[in-house]
Amino acid sequence: MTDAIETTVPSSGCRTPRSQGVRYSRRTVSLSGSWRFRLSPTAAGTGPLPGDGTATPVGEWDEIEVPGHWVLQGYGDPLYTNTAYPFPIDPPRVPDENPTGDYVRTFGVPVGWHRDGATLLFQGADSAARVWLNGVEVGWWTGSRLPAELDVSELLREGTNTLAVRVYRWSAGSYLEDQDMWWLPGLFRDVLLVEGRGIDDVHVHAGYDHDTGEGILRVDVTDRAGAALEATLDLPALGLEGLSSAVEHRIAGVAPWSAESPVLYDLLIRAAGEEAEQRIGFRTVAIVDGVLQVNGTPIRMRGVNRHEQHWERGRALTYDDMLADVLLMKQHNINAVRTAHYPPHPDFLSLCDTHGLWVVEEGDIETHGFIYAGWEGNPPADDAWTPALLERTARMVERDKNHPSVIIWSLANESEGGAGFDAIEAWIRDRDPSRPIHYERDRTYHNSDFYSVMYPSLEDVAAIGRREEETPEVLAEDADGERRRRALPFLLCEFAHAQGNGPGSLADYEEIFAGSDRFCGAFVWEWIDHGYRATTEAGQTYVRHGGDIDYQPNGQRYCHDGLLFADRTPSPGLLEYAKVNEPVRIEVSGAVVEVTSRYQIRDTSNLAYRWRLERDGTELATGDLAVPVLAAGESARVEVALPEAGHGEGELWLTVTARLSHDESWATAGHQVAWGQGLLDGGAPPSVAGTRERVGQVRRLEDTITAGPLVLDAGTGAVRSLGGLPLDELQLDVWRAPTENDHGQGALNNTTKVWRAVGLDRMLHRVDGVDVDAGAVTVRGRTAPATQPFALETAFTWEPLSEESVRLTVDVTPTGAWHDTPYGHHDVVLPRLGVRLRLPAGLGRLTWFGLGPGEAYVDSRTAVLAGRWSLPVPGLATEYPFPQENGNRHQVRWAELTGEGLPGLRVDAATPIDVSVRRCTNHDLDRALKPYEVPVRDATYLHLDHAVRGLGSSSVGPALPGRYEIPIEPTRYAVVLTVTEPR
Ligand code: IPT
Repeated sequence: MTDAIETTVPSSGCRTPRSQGVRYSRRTVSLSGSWRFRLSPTAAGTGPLPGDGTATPVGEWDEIEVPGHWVLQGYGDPLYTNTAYPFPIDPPRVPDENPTGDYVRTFGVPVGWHRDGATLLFQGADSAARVWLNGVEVGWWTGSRLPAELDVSELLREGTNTLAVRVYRWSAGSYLEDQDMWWLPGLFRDVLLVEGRGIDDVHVHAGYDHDTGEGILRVDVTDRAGAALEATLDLPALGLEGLSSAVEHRIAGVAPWSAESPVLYDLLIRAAGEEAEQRIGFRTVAIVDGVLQVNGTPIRMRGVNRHEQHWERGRALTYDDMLADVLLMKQHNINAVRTAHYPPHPDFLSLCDTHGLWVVEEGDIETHGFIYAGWEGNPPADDAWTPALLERTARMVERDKNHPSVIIWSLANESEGGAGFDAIEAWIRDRDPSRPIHYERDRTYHNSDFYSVMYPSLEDVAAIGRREEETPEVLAEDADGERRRRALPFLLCEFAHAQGNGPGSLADYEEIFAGSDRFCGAFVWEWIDHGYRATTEAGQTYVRHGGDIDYQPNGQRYCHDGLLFADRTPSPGLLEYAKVNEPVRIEVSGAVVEVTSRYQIRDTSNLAYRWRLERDGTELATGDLAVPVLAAGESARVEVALPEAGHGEGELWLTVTARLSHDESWATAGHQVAWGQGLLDGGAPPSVAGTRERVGQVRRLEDTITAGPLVLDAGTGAVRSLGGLPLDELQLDVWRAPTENDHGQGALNNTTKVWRAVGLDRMLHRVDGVDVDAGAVTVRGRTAPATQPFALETAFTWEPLSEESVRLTVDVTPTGAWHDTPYGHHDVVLPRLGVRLRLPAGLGRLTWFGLGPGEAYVDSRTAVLAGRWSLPVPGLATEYPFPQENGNRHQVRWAELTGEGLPGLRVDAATPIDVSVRRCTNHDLDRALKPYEVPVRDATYLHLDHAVRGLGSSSVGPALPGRYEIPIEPTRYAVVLTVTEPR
């Protein structure tokens, strides 16, 4: 047994935790930067560390950057597990194989410093650290994402001080840190030397009385012994001076803090002959009749779960990384963060205070891996661990108690239940009764002020909204407990698993949330893909996931499940979430525009509106739209003075946008926050619409049949060319490269497994006949998987319309028992239903009228607008880190593929279709494991689909709602193909 790392005792030698973010007159020296470093295979490390009397020659050691994780700086590998512990379950013991990093550096103490009370502050050491200063052991601690502060008053000396830190990869603390994330050891947050001063800690209680508009301020100032210090307080912006500490003040004319309107005040504190400064925000959090309120107003959090993650630095985020996260959230209409699943770097919370985000701050506690022990020995249910749980909780609450953005404490994630939770709940209620408490995984919810679950279906959420959900089993016999639970507000701490292409149904969830005041917020899982930038020997880049590291167990690709890609590029899922969360709803009906504010607190004086009138995607007119300033929740109707647009070819759309009228801290003036669209006129059918009468002749020549511009093989009915444009391989294609959601979660909703078992990934084709008459040629065939008795019978009917155009009508008739397969309860569903054809690679640009510009699917199509769009073929793709279906364009009315020096191909759809274009087949995409394995063929593949299956979020979550499946029934759709002039 090694103390420090194999005991349930959490720490030794650390001083009591206190708040940060106080701009003290107290000074600090950053000890971040280059340290000497040596990695050892066991907890013995390099032996005695340097200081007085020991002369370890660290001059020979490597240099390493602090903050950082050694596994991302060339020493070993980061490991990714979801729920599994990467060591045997035998708490509090850990294996002898325990990579241990010894860090050494020297520093000097600035002249004139107050050494009495000076500390070393470690913002984060993963997973346990032991510190020597000048050869004397000062202390050790566990708790990776929590601060540890050591009093070094007695040990600091003039001249050079030698600081040595031994950091252990595994410790007893690791048992409390089984979050779904990479295991990343090291000194990964700042290390600081902090001056000792009289004002030791400040506790700000800044409430807001919404009835009187008064701020309610009480500030407790304490010395190092925890005793109250008499202090005087100034609030210059409110013209207040010399208020006393430790008493409540009612302050008139205060602007309250909220995520929508994050007003902060500078508070000056004078005590013990010193001056300190703290930014404060006035706000009161309350649950009133089962509704979460801030400052008397019900709020709803439109949130994300955020891990700290950078694709090179891991959890060692820079200030700019944190700022980027906050700005990206604000710019995408996100108003809340759950700090899944541990306290973030404290600067992140300051950024949330400044720019305005509601924060659910979560303790650094997760014991998920005890599931493999049947929850036997689970720390929260074992009293030996209670001191560790309490200490972790105190280190979070004390550090962050003064942040107005933190409105809810979350005890932990995924750790079942136990008396340990009663202890930490009681501690928080005593220390900080001002914030409600969340804990999801104990189904009695007796420690929680919120009812909460993860990943429910739409039906289940709707039932919760009506307060008609089923009673949790554990409360079946406990009428009082159940009555209490049922009266709680509902906080959806995780939903919409954003792994790969998806999540679907964001708009569906929002519609349900909007229907009940029981919903106080929902948090998408999760903000950013956890993965590491990597390069193959051949120089191809990719993003590493758990399975790319030679270690078992690992959680594979499960870590790539964010709304941001690993490089912080927004995914289509984030754009969808931004649209779903827009702060004003704009509904356009004719020339009448109805704007409804979805702000809960602020008014819309920050917004300016414009309208744009387009026919077939071409702008006809545009102008400003005067919409009255709306109070939260209000709506207004205004009419656009539209010019006469006549009745032309193509659809006439009116689009109205709302943009920031002036700079905000998180975006500049002009940033678009919302839009709405209305169809004013369906327009005259385009020149080659599906209804057009056929003209021209079908002719049978020796080897070929021609139908207007189309040439078919006379024997097989295969297409060859269209007016000089080579085109072939036209066939029914039902396959798609499975999305992460198509794989489901383990055995649950594993649609891909059924598809592969049935053989939808290797359909075989047959032509049964080519029927020719004067006006049409019909190629009859059958497409079916090996082994199976069921099939899709097809008829492709070609009708010439002109010298340039031909109509293709696709008839698909299912035969055999499609719904009665030998694969358990799973029905066979179709990935897609449509035709694909092969065209010259030179057709490199798609221009279309339909939803765009981004990819869209039937259950994720809110972020795209009707209009005319144009992109080069590679630009149509979304490069998911694991290759899968992507790039679909939805509700396409017409599309044209063009390329230099080649005739183009225009497609007009009688009814809107799905279109995708890529330089490889679906099967190519399916076979690739990394983006660089996706081949670029010497061809352009065009998919014209009657339908593409929805996305859902079954990678963790419910089955795809039935309405987003493709019905297997007789289906007919038609497109007109036209060869166009070379450009
Ligand atoms: C839930 C976890 O809380 C979260 O950390 C993450 O693992 C997520 O799932 C899936 O990516 S646990 C839930 C699947 C029971």
